[in-house]
Amino acid sequence: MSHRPEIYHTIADLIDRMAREGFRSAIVSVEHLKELREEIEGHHRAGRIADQVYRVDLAGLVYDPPPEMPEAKSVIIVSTPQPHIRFTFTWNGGKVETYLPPTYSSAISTRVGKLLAEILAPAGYRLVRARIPLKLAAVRGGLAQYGKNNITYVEGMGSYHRFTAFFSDLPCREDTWGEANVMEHCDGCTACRDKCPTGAIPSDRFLLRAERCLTYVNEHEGDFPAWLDPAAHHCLEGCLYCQSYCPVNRQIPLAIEDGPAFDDRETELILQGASKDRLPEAMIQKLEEFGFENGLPEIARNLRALLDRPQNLLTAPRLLRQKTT
Ligand code: B12
Ligand code: SF4
Ligand code: SF4
Repeated sequence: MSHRPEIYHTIADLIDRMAREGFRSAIVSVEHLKELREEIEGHHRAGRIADQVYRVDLAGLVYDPPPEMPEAKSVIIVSTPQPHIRFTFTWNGGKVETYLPPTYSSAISTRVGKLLAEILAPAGYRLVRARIPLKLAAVRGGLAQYGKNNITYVEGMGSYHRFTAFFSDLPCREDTWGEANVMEHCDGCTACRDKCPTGAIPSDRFLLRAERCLTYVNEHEGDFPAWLDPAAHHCLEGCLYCQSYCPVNRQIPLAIEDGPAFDDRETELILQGASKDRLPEAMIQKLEEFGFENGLPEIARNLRALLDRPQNLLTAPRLLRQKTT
């Protein structure tokens, strides 16, 4: 009991320090994680989550405190604004620019971890990265709301933000846990569903048909499936349609950051599907921030599809017609 004021102070300090960085955070009790497990497993049992998505993409999610911190009491979830990243490839004597949607860069998560440790370590609390279902936890924790596109929105950031979460032994004093909710803006709006190039946002239910999502297809290895129109592919990885056409995001100034540039030799190495051990160190470093050094076959296939496109690469999303910061 004598620790209560210190705990409140630490929590207030954490929320405030994150806010000063332009980040939003929520602290929820670890006790709630079992509800997330029940919900997601329930969708799978009912056949709403395709087997391959459940077994591969959701397999890494955790719902229990980690072995390094069995005494974890809370989960701290932080949302950080994220820019679109411009990649430049030299190809056939010219420069080709393409984009990576927000959230692929993991650098900010490392920074969030360091900041949280600076706040919590002096108060005697620890942190361990938490690979939980971030959207559902953030929405139920009151930090975000779902859009009909199944992506989450945070005030002032739209959906262009990345979540990072940590288990902590910091007790959770004020529980903000509630029901999942959807933005009021979605009432009567179908822009994301109408623009989705693969029909992944259904009209007969809320849950995404993840196995139909272009991101699912272009993040995984192998040939593009026959049902996919190759012209739908418009980013180095991922997809921007349901976010770019969303009226909520159109209120947010568009942030585009210059990312890596690859000269003609480097572009050729990517297109050849060269393995990591054949790449120069400088090139590996350019790919590492995005985890691409371990997904070179996918990047090679995706880049090839972009270069094969007859029309300008950037005509698809309304990305460039928005006001940029
Ligand atoms: C697996 C995964 C994928 C898979 C499967 C996606 C999926 N929907 O499951 C694929 C590869 C397709 C994918 C794609 C993308 N992803 Co992804 N992905 C994940 C991952 C690892 C897990 C997501 C998950 O929990 N899925 C399980 C499903 C069941 O949960 P859910 O999507 O929240 O679904 C809930 C709702 O449908 C809700 N619901 C159902 N019915 C109803 C009814 C009502 C009324 C309401 C309110 C809610 C509701 O209940 C479900 C949960 O039970 C997370 C990282 C993480 N650790 O969480 C990133 C993550 C979700 N991805 C992210 C991003 C950015 C994307 C892409 C936008 C990438 C891109 N730009 O190209 C696309 C978006 C696709 C889309 N429209 O949703 C971000 C989202 C950030 C944000 N702003 O919300 C995350 C959180 C990564 C991060 N670190 O920030 N992704
Ligand atoms: S496009 Fe419309 S329906 Fe889709 S998430 Fe945005 S506001 Fe909601
Ligand atoms: S990310 Fe692209 S393919 Fe996936 S739901 Fe959104 S618009 Fe559809």
